[in-house]
Amino acid sequence: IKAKHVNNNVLFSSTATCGGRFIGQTGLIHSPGFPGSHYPDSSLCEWYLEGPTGHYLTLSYQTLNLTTSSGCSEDYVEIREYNASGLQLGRHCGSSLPASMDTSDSFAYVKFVSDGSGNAPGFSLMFEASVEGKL
Ligand SMILES: [Ca+2]
Repeated sequence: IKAKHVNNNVLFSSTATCGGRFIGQTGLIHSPGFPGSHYPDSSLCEWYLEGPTGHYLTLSYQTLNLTTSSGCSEDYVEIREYNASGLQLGRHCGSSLPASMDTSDSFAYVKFVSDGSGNAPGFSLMFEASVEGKL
């Protein structure tokens, strides 16, 4: 999808694809349009990350540049273990880069939500599976 962001009034198709299932040793996910354009309004993306059995995942932001809101109630990235009802590891917005997070098992769930107005460049997040003992 090559939607070019022009201003906050642009309407994006609700069929725009984002999220998905990522299986592997390592991978990179990002908000829709990143890095060429700002993320669209009213996004809802869900990623399911899965490393090899017996591994844990380290999730680290390469870029975080969302609008800032109190309690990250407007545009945010939410990271959980396993799935949408797993333990929440973080909920992030704004542009200060959070520390990396480790999961306790080989699954993680990432959700990106943007509200109806005001947007920013977005985020990219790397995940990496490993079996080394946690330090
Ligand atoms: Ca917004």
